[in-house]
Amino acid sequence: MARKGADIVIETLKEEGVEYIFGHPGGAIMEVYDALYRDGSIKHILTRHEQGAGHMAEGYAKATGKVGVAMSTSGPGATNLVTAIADAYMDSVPVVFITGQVPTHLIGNDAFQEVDIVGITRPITKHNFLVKRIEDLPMILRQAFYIAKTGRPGPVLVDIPKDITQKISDVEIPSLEEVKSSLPGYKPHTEGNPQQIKKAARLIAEAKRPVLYVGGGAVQAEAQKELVELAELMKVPVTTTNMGKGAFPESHPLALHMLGMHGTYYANMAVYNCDLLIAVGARFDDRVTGKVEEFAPQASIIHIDIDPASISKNIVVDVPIVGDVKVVLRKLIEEIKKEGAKLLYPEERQKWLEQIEKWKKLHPLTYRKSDKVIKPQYVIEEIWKVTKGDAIIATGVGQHQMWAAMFYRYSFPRQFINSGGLGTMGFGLPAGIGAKIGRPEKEVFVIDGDGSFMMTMQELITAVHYRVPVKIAIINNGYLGMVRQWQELFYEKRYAEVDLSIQPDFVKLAEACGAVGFRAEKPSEVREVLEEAMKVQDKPVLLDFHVDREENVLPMVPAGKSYRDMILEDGKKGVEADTMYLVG
Ligand SMILES: Cc1ncc(C[n+]2csc(CCOP(=O)(O)OP(=O)(O)O)c2C)c(N)n1
Repeated sequence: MARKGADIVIETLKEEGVEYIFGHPGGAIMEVYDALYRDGSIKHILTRHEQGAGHMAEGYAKATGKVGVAMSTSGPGATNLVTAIADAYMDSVPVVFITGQVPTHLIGNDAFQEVDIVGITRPITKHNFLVKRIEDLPMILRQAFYIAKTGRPGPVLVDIPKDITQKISDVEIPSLEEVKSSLPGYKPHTEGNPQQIKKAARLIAEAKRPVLYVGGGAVQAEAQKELVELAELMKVPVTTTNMGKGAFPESHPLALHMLGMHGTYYANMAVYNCDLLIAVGARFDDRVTGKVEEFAPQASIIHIDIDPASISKNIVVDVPIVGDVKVVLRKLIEEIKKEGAKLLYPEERQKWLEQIEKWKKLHPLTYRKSDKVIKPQYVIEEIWKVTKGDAIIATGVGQHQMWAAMFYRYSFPRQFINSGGLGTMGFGLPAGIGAKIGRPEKEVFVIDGDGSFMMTMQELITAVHYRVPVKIAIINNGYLGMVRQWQELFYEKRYAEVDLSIQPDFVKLAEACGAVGFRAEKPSEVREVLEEAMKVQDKPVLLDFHVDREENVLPMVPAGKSYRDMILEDGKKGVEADTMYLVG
């Protein structure tokens, strides 16, 4: 049937099962908005800024596992998406970004609102397309979805010139089989090499002091059942990265919680002293490894990952296994069971677990409590309690993000939504709104910093507009807290340009937008306002927690340093040598 390019866009999105588009219109994309309006079956969320649209699509994708869609016009609309595109790229989030472009004949003419968005986003997309012929439009869009969600997921951009959306064609929507065969060079490996899996099974049985190091790939693959089974079967303690949170239940006795720069003492000690590190869907990010030469210095390394390019990229590994994390773990467990699931050194393994218990007791995750001033960690603990540990948490970037990672306990994949790779302030509120739209049955808390909130706070109106009842807890320290912390610790307290004490009255701001606002200034008020907030279910609620201004996130491994240089929460600098070599 002959129809406009814009109608083909909507038809293809419907074929892909798209329920929501997050976006902001403009001249070059107007035909598509008109087609969206005429069709009426896909819901559109009009964000107040395109960056918000991008992060909402990310939050939606991270919370649901489905592909998110964000749309903008050409030029400034497209460049406003760039931060979200880079963010999605760093965290492997499947999002299709659709941008309008000036008409084909004006491309390269410095036309009004023209920008080479395909050129700009080449290094930050898994793939990107400029549609040059209307006949290619449905195939390109379907390829975009297929590429975004398969293999290592990621953002794909489709740039569509205005004349293409206006032209008429009877081109058909290709089938999935046609899409696959149109991409002969793109065949993600999911199965894992059987020889390597065998080797890994043997190493796990032989190891005396193994650790599982689990990243975002395990969340994407939803491999929690397999991870728990493997850990319990072979008695392996499990640490997760920031992105891996929820892949392994944090209440499990084998959980070591997060590792790395703001990791727990016991996770970092375990990694430092282990003789086998089993990396699962993790990429050896520098926030995890610190000084590379001193990362897991005694360990053999197994690396399971869907992306062959991430293997031996930062750390050379001994047993690489390219495949889908869930599929490979299943096969690994079968292999281990085939061999009778026996540990070669059961006593050593027992001693290892006891050693870890000692480390947990020696330096648990803790903070100095107060009944005078609100401690940020206390707010997070209380949020955990009022939500019974079952909320989805989205955060901005900074100290509050790390406290949210440390003091809320995560039990299921897709529960902790934050900007792990790019570290994008302003991510929290729009991502939380996207998550709540995708998972309306879940309580969604945005735990934000005052600085991060102010970067995308206009999206509060979007949440009011669509009656999205997110809860927003601002951990308000009147500072760009994380930068202030580094200045305190590494720049002799020279607090250069981090004071945010001049700020809007956030409660009034919430009210001005039509949301509900509460403030807490004393520890005794924290629980009270949280309980009030939980009663509101038809609009967003903003909670302004005035916290201890100079609280620090500890433990901390200074950037580029070894785990031995970890600063602990009791103020001790470094770790005494005698606790370092207790085993081995
Ligand atoms: C867009 C962006 N700009 C700058 C930074 C650098 N940065 C990292 S943390 C931080 C401070 C964050 O302050 P706030 O959101 O108030 O959170 P807090 O650390 O106080 O909890 C800054 C400026 C960043 N991560 N992202």
